[in-house]
Amino acid sequence: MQKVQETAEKIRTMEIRGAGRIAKAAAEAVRDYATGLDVASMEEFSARIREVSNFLISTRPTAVSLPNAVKLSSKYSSANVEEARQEIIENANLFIERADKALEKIGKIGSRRIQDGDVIMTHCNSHAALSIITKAFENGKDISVISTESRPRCQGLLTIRHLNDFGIPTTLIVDSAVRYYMKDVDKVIVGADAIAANGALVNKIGTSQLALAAHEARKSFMVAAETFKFSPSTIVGNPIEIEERAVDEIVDLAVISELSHVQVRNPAFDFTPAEYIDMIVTDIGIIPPAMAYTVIKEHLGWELGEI
Ligand code: RUB
Repeated sequence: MQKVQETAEKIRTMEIRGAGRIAKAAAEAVRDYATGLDVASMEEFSARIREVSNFLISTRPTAVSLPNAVKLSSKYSSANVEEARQEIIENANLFIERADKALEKIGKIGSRRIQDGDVIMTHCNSHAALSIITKAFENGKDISVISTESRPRCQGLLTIRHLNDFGIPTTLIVDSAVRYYMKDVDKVIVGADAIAANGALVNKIGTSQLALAAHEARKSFMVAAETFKFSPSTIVGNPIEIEERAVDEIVDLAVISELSHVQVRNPAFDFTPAEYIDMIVTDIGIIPPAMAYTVIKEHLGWELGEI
């Protein structure tokens, strides 16, 4: 349990962050917990696995990759402890292997849509979006990237550093400069924390302003998302919860503590409606947002949602 708690703490404090990384870390935690689980009965095994799964899922509420990963990894059908343990180990390993392959496939598929000379705008720090950008560069395309700062946690700096390591030229801008620079942009590429059955995207706060500005300027808006980022429970209309984080991420509390009429809000994600999204690059190909329902139904399975 100590390792599970450590992983949960790293996810909560964002030492492990980004929907894909969170999912892989959770799958590993479930696998390692099941491996070392010493129980007297199958009932106890089931109860402990359920407890750990729920605990991991509760660490961050928005990234649907987290419950999807935990549910896929902790699946077993045997009523025998040793066999059930083995099933969990295999399912978790399969999930981790597929997650790595999915990132590669997204890079390969999405990079074909990048033209030589493209200026790409991105937001936050998405490994899926970066996979497309770096693959295009490795394939010899002469590209450059405008990256937002992504306040308050400034994940844009991680993006800039990653692209710099590849030798890709970048420009760092504040989040509010997105519309000002959109005229210089050919494509916007962002990642996903969740994709709803209606094709709406949930991603880092501010993503919807990139989408609006791209729509206004008639620039292409591309989302990079593994199929495990699609949300099964949205099929029956369950909303995706937007995480609201501590306000001291935004402002020094001492600065506002003596003010009595001020409230500070810190939502970590926002919604981008499907009509502002041109395509979603997934590990099974490029789809229009209207196909999100099909991805959930045919590639994730209904049993993942609380349906
Ligand atoms: C990260 C974020 C990323 C998505 C996709 O938010 O919004 O765009 O998680 O990332 P946070 P990836 O920093 O709050 O976790 O493509 O790496 O899964």
